[in-house]
Amino acid sequence: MRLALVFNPFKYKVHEENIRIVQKYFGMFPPLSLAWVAAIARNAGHQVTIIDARTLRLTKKEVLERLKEFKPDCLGFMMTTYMFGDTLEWIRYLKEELKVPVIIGGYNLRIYPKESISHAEIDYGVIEHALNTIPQLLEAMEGKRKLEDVVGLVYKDNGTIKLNPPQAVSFEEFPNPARDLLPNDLYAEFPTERKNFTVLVTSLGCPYNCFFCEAGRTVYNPRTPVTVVNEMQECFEKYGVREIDIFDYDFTADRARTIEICRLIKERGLDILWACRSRIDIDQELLRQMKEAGCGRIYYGIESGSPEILERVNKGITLEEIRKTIKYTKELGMKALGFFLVGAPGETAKSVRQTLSLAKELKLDYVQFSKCLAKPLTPLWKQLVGSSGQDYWREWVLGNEIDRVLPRPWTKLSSAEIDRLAKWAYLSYHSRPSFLFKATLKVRSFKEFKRKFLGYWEMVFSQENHSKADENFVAYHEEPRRLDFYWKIAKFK
Ligand code: B12
Ligand code: SF4
Repeated sequence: MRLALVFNPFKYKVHEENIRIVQKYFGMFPPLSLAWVAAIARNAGHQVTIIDARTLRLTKKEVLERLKEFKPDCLGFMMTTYMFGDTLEWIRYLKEELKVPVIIGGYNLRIYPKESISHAEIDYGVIEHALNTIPQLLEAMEGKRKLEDVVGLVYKDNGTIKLNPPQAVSFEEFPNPARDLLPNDLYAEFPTERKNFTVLVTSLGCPYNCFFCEAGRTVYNPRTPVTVVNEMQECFEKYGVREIDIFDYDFTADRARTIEICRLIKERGLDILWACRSRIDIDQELLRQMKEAGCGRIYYGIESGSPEILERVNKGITLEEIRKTIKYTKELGMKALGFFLVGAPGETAKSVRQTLSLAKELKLDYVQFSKCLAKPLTPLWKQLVGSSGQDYWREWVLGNEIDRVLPRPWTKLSSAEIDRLAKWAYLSYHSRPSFLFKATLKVRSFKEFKRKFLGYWEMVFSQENHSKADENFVAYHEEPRRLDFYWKIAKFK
């Protein structure tokens, strides 16, 4: 079978947890989910291409032209809950022209499998991982297997939607993502210092249970240190990667695994600058080993400067731990970045001020103030759906809801106030002369300077008072497009 996977661009939404300039400058990342699917399908003997239309800034028409050249037997798309409508719009256009079966997958399928494929243009949905499902489904599409024998599939059978439950898989068994199908030198994130840049996912799930997070209490499913470092080495040697952001929910969840990964990186002499996400309750010795192995940035989930709110969101950390870990991180010469919430349960204007003053006191290199949202599968969402009897996200996926500001009954602050406070927090944090001076000194290239300067400029001068939908939204992008070159490479794989 010839499978074409398309990663579509997406617009800014009012219901998003991030404000628009953060979404815009966040970066250009490889569509990793599709690269895993591509590697799995290829290992099963199929021909696959990935079109990263977002990064290459391709229009629907341009993608269609390239697809006509590739002549796919089926199309595949990754769907998140929040950008469901954007992807559906792309599916509608391409399906109408190409008339081949459409397969969708992605996190949203775990939440709303039947609703997701209720749309006429979608034929199949992979509920969880592609590891077993995709080879079996492609076999079924070739007539070599029955659809009812494909694990983890949701499909249509004479007008009814049927669901075959998924089976647990070991992440260790996954092949490395097919990065050879991606424009690796076009990716970058806001704080990137080196090229080429890529993203790694080395473990799935998180054993903790924060009130606002969908990853809480999901099975921790790590890849072994050797597999992780083999993938890093492949990135270094085959794709010229010199900087990696590890997107695991909590990269340091298993201390011994992290230490072994660090040891292997050092043993192999891999000169890669890497970043990761970690809980704040990490010890000094582990931080030291990470620094020695090339870790340059750590993104910490700090969430709030108010001890009461930390308690209410079940974060399980204290202000003392926060101060201690940030101090160690900086002393070791690593950049410390902090994720914060605005509008958490029990939030008041006073607690937002406490959060901002903690962020300033910690002198973090980068901060993200997200508007607390009842995201599907979070305890916050379960509580809201339980009490209101309504599930906005389900209706959104079904196409019955519009993008709108969502209620936050867990705080007395209105959604408009939360929006305003989040913007004010960014502006206030970044406009301190000491921060601007230090940030400028730390810049290592013209591109980095340009990216940061433009981000700051927009934050100060073109930030709207209330977040608005943005039909013309274009995510920030460093390089001019070089699609023909990449298309030629992708086509002949
Ligand atoms: C890397 C990443 C990105 C990258 C690349 C996109 C991607 N997913 O490849 C970037 C930064 C671009 C991105 C963007 C966004 N992301 Co993101 N992303 C991730 C992240 C951290 C890792 C993805 C990954 O590789 N996982 C490991 C692989 C093995 O698992 P997987 O992604 O689930 O993929 C498997 C299956 O789902 C399935 N599958 C997935 N897609 C497809 C497609 C087909 C055709 C098939 C057959 C199967 C299939 O097979 C895969 C292999 O087994 C996940 C969190 C996580 N840890 O998974 C969030 C995550 C997927 N992202 C999320 C969100 C919210 C977003 C954004 C909306 C953020 C934003 N506001 O901009 C956008 C939306 C993008 C879009 N087009 O809709 C949410 C989705 C939640 C939801 N309810 O849908 C997640 C779960 C994070 C979270 N906990 O909130 N993301
Ligand atoms: S916020 Fe972090 S620690 Fe808490 S459940 Fe989510 S991933 Fe785990």
